[in-house]
Amino acid sequence: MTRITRGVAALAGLAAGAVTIGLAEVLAGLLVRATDTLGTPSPLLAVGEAFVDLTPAWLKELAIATFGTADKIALFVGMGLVLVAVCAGLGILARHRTTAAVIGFAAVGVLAVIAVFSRPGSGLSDALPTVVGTALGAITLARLTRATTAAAAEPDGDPSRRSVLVGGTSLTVVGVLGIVAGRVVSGAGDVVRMAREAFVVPRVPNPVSVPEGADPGIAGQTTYRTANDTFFRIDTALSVPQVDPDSWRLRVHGLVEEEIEIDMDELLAQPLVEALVTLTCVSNTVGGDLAGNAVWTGWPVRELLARARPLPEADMVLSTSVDGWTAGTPLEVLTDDRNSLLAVGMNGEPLPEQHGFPVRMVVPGLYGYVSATKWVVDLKVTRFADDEGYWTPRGWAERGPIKTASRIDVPRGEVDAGPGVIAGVAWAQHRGVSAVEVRVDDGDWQTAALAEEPTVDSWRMWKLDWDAEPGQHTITVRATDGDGEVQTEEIAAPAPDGASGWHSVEVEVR
Ligand SMILES: Nc1nc2c(c(=O)[nH]1)N[C@H]1C(S)=C(S)[C@@H](COP(=O)(O)O)O[C@H]1N2
Ligand SMILES: [Mo]
Repeated sequence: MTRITRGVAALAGLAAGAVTIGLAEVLAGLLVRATDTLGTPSPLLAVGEAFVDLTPAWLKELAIATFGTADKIALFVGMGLVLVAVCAGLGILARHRTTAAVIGFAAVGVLAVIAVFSRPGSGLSDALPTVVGTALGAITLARLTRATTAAAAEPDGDPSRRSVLVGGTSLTVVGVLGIVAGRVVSGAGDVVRMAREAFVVPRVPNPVSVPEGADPGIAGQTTYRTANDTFFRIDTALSVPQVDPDSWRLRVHGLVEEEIEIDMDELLAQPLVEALVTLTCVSNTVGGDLAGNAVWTGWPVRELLARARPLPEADMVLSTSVDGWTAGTPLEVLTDDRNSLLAVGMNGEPLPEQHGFPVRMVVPGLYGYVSATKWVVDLKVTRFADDEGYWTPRGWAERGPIKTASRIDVPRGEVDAGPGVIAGVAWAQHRGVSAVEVRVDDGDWQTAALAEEPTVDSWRMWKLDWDAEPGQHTITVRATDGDGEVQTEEIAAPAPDGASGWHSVEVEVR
């Protein structure tokens, strides 16, 4: 096979793949728009989500360490590269073994169908787009291969080869456009976007007001409150779940004396409260930024649970999101006096869709993966012995109390010699931060000035004046929590229950 014919053969494979996916995505989009399927008929989303489901702890850790909150984009790019390689390979195979290639092509389609069926809420019709797309793609592969072979056999095969090239390229382009068209026709988000715009977060009798002294306002230092649009986002959802507040229900069941179901009107009619809570992701590395602090408006979960009356043997609440994700939270932290909330508001606005609109859980003191269920629809009162949250069988700890952490925000990199400041943030949610100490090189630990701490459920800002001397310096920080426990120096990776170790930065003083 010459290089040119191999290239044309690969193009045939690509065109077949693009036709399959393009058609399937358009059909999936129409299916979502026309029906109220709870499944994921889009093969791309279904395969991606199934892949996320299979992600073990080490791979999640690696993905977040490498790509951070761009992990979803990275996944799609990776999937795209694999698809291009597989399709091109099948195209080349088809030149001499057309039947084998078509069977291989169908096998990939079958895998995608399995992925579609693996999604919660899927029905038979959700497979239709993938099946139809794969059938048309297989025909495309066979036809284009035959045309390529015919062109190569002709003594002056150029004109017909050119027509194969043009045909293959056009089909590929049309297919790729289909992916975009599929998202558009699905109307992804229209209804919920409008519902969110109309959603009014109720006012509360005792709104949070953040004292000025909580935020030293040093350039480069984290702000005490995190704006909604810069708040970190971590979840397994490749397309943001769309939950219409009008049809939202929350069911409480399991080991309870009384099963309960509430809708949005009932939730909003409860006495809501506002609370400052800093969320932290268990995947955050030492010095990392997977933490954010907001004012949440919501109804204390304990009030809801009090109505359901958990049975004495219960010790866990398994919360489930509309897309089937789960978190296992100790019953105790949802029934004690802390502000564990069913939140509807974030910094005075309805929850952004990505952060769980219309309702999510917010629990002070626990990592998000065992507590902060977004798009929450179900609370099962149960026992750790009987149930487990999403990440536990994937290598993460059953329980996830937040470890004491501190971070240096400034300086980073290069600074000018002379008087300056070292500043950052420290957190030990629900225990509070009682001290922060800073060490420059091998010097003594110096006590940093702490900003006000409006609540022990949020992080605390700190700063230390520093007369920087020229040269290379290492600055290290450690915090002490409200129980007097000094942050451990022991280095641990995020898996299985959160990173630990002191944060240090290298700075160059000129
Ligand atoms: N439905 C759902 N809720 C979820 C998750 C998820 O994957 N699905 N991830 C959890 C994790 S691991 C974290 S750290 C927090 C992050 O919340 P945020 O994206 O609002 O910052 O959400 C939690 N809630
Ligand atoms: Mo997380």
